[in-house]
Amino acid sequence: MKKITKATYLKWYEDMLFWRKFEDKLAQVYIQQKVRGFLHLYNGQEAILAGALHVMDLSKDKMITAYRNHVQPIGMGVDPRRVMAELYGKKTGTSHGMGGSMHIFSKEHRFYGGHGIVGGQIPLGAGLAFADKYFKRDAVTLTFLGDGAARQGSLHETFTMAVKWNLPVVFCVENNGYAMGTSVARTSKSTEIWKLGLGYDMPCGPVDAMNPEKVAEALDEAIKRARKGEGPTFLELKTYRYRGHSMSDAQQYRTKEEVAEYQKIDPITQVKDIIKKNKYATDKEIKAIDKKVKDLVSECEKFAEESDFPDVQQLYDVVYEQKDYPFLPHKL
Ligand SMILES: Cc1ncc(C[n+]2csc(CCOP(=O)(O)OP(=O)(O)O)c2C)c(N)n1
Ligand SMILES: [Mg+2]
Repeated sequence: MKKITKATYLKWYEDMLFWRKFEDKLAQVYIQQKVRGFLHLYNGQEAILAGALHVMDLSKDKMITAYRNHVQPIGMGVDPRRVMAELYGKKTGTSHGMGGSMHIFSKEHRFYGGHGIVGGQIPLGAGLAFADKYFKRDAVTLTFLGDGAARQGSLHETFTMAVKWNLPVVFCVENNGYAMGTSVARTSKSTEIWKLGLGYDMPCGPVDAMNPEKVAEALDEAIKRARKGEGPTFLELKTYRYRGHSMSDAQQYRTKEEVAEYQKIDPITQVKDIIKKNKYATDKEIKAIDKKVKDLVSECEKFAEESDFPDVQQLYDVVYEQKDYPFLPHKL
């Protein structure tokens, strides 16, 4: 695995803090009704993305996830200003403002969404991996899904094919304890989701996903296996979300004490503590990172605020024209 160094820790701190603050800003502008529709935030789960990016080959590997999808494309290289503009519905957004919160997408950066149908991305992730295998391209697809999505039939259908065909894919359940307001324990007798892989003879296991090092180690092994042609892996990344399922969630299904317990092992705090303990940065240098992050969030907000809404004509440019359907691409 690529060595985890002082530079890695400083990058993790800056990246994770930026993702957290970027989404805190989204929560704020959502309340001001500048961002409409649903808004599902990733606060608390950042160590997963940080660990994954450390071991992916960003020049060729792919990622696909559900609707909690604002920061992953940023990690993959998408301009965060364009992500925020997309949430504002502006024409400078990643999908010209037509996708919104749940549908961030960038083919250029190999980020394949952004999917609102729970479990819908599981077969799609396997499909991306199938295409790479079929066309003999050296790439691995990371397919993320929630603990709720793990209960969808599509997982089983996909696993059957993925192991049979040795597809270069890693299935990562982000077990944040809840599917909307329903805890894992309420939906299944077995709460160790990773064990679903055993039934398919798929390498599988649990991961402490509040710690980016642990995520990186587990994913490195899984990605290497996929790259060597040895097929898929199924990991259960044990994490937690601090905010509600979406912005309209009264959170009556959990206690404030429970949230506080997880905040004690917050991934950003853990990384910051290691930076301090090892003297990777002085307090002054940490403050400089905090300021850089704050400034970049403000820049994203300003960009989104000042961008224009799409012209009405755009509505007609993003639909297929029936005549030559499905071969005629839309105009954007
Ligand atoms: C097929 C389908 N059924 C139901 C829903 C409504 N729904 C949206 S999110 C969600 C819970 C999913 O939870 P989980 O997979 O754990 O992901 P998390 O939100 O915790 O990241 C449900 C039931 C949906 N979007 N799609
Ligand atoms: Mg969940």
